Amino acid sequence: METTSTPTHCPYCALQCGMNITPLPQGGVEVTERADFPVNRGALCGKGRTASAVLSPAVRLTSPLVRSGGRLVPASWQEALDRVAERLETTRERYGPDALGVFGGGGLTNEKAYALGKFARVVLGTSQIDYNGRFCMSSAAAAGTKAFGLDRGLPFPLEDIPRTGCVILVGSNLAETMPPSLRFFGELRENGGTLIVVDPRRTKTAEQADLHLAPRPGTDLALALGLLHLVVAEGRTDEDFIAERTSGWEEARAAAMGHWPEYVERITGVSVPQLREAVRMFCAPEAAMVLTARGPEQQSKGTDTVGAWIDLCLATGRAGRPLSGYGCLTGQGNGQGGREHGQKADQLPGYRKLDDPAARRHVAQVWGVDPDSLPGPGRSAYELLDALGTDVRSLLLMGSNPVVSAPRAAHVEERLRSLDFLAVCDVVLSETAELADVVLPVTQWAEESGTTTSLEGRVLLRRQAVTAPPGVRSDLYVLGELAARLGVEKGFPADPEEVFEELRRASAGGPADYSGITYRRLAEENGVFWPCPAPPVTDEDGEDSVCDALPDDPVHDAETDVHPGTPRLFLDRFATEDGRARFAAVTHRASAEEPDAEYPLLLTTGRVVSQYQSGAQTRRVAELNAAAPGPFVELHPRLAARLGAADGDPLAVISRRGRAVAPARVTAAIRPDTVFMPFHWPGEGRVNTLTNPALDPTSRMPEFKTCAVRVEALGPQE
Ligand SMILES: Nc1nc2c(c(=O)[nH]1)N[C@H]1C(S)=C(S)[C@@H](COP(=O)(O)OP(=O)(O)OC[C@H]3O[C@@H](n4cnc5c(=O)[nH]c(N)nc54)[C@H](O)[C@@H]3O)O[C@H]1N2
Ligand SMILES: Nc1nc2c(c(=O)[nH]1)N[C@H]1C(S)=C(S)[C@@H](COP(=O)(O)OP(=O)(O)OC[C@H]3O[C@@H](n4cnc5c(=O)[nH]c(N)nc54)[C@H](O)[C@@H]3O)O[C@H]1N2
Ligand code: SF4
Ligand SMILES: [Mo]
Repeated sequence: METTSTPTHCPYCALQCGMNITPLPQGGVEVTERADFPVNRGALCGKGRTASAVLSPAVRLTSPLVRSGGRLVPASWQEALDRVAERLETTRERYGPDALGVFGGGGLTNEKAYALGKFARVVLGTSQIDYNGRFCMSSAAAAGTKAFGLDRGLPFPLEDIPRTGCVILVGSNLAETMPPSLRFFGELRENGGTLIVVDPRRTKTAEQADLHLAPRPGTDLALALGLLHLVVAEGRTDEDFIAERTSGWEEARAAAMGHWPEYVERITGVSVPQLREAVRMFCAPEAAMVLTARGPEQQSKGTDTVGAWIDLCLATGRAGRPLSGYGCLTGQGNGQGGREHGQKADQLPGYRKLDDPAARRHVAQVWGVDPDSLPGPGRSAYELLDALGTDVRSLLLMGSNPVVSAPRAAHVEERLRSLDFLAVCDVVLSETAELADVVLPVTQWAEESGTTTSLEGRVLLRRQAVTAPPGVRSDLYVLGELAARLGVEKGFPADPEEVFEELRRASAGGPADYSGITYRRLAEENGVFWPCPAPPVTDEDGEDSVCDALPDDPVHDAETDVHPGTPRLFLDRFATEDGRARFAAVTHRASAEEPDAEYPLLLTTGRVVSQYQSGAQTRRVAELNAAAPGPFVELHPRLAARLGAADGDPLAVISRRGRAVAPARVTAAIRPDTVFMPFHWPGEGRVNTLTNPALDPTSRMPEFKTCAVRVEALGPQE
């Protein structure tokens, strides 16, 4: 038996930890340590360690399923694909192309995300495509683009963290959501740097901090502006940096000056001395960073909130300089690459804009279509889900489980049920796949090759390590077969490297330029940071043409791939037209839903270490279920006493959208005015039954992190 191991990367979060896959003599595979990848140096969390369990035919889909007589029954690939193509065609004939919806995921590889976006625009001709990344980091992406002219989650590698002076970590519980990354923050403190954590809960991450600020959920905007106010009041601005590298300071300064410390204390619950201490810690060292995650971003004012934290960096000269800057900790396995290559409603590959005529021309040329045939921007993820069964009649869904993960999930579930036709590609029979008319079982991480782009902007190669069970096909195969059935014979290869070669050309010259990256390079190096352009050549007309430098031949000769990649961005200039970063100039506003007499408490939501997202994969792993068996409601002892509830008692949590039931977890680590629930489970403990789909006006991010609820104790468990 062959026992060589294959180096690859974890299927789950954006850290994309390196791991080896080793086949076992008795069958199955083992995940073993891989020390050469600098992000995790061999360390893995429990999810990564047990990821091979989901490869087992015992828990995953092994045959296409087709609905017949109300039930999903096994069918041949031919039958299932014919059914999908036929039904999509019928919908299109009856209602037009925009009645076809496509929903993707940030866990899909770059190749899949690229092919899915192309499939929607070229084969279906629909504008109605978006993906779950809209629910993830879209507010940070919008704010980063506004401020810096470019959105790459982290503009520097994680290995810079130990060498800066202070990090403010806003709404990230990375001790649970990216455990191996905690090491960088430990080293920061060993080196004399300081860590400030902003979280309404005293999380495992907050426990590591030198200073923990626990604001009321939904008030990070006021908090950031309060800190900016103090920076100005205490004369801690960096006037040279502001003059040389930014624009819009006067407006931002004026906006911040309304946010007096005492006013901010009233809104956030963070005391004035704590605000002053935070400013002192942030401004004392030469270099400092602000990192945000879902806490401040998943709000109906997430874009402005991140903008205010960026303003704090700019006013103090803590951006675009070594070991300083703002970064967003992206979440999903391909959360970065998944937002760059065209599965987003307003986007073309290479992080190009769908409404930019030059971008349309470039990509249309690569795709061999008329630029005018490309549809315009479509709806955002929640708006698309909300339109199912009315404007959008048939949906192809790949890589998401919105029945569990979408806001106002009972409504979304009802919309999915009202569709004329639903096709789902998945690895397992997720709660959303259970509602489908056709389920297509696909290969996963270790069974196929593909690239992902980690939270650092590092493009990585996941290598195939094992053979998929018979009966399973890849997402790329599915798209190719459907395209052919819908009359597009060429342009949808099943080979990921071939897709990547086309992606390189499509991304060439765009903000996220991958044209200098090849599979061969990725196999030899520990990833390549974008932008990584191919060397430009001069074409016959004497014009620089990056695109033409790349051969159509799928196997590209790597001889000319000389660009080293770009680990650190913005050191000389920002990516805006004039090279200056732009201040946001924003002011505090309330959340979409504030507590009142009927719903007096705030609900916030998030994650636990042993479950991943909607739980579709991790709820199928025994070891993880033993560690995190089900949902719970975290609440403060004072609130528990007022409700007459003891630890473990069932609680009903009720919002304007619905009711969820889960056992109490009583802890002094949370604010007394707030309850917390993780979102990994379906059924009566599904927290998204309660959440508010109020959207950020710019990013269209739903307000997962705050809504008003009332809590009732249901009496001790029988
Ligand atoms: N174990 C595990 N790891 C994961 C995932 C998973 O599902 N499970 N998912 C991956 C993905 S896709 C993502 S996006 C990342 C998410 O990673 P994180 O952003 O770290 O995860 P969350 O738990 O959603 O939110 C972080 C913290 O925000 C706090 N918070 C809540 N409301 C507010 C608020 O109003 N302001 C502030 N400042 N903080 C608030 C919560 O208390 C929570 O501790 O994790 C990735 N890693
Ligand atoms: N209340 C609340 N809700 C939230 C959040 C929150 O903090 N609070 N966070 C939001 C965030 S940040 C995110 S990212 C979303 C995530 O929520 P979802 O979009 O539901 O993400 P997953 O559970 O990862 O779903 C991925 C699905 O794709 C399948 N899959 C995995 N790999 C592949 C593949 O290669 N191909 C195909 N076809 N399928 C595959 C998995 O089995 C799974 O069914 O949830 C959001 N929802
Ligand atoms: S931290 Fe993320 S990438 Fe690393 S092993 Fe855990 S889930 Fe996988
Ligand atoms: Mo996410």
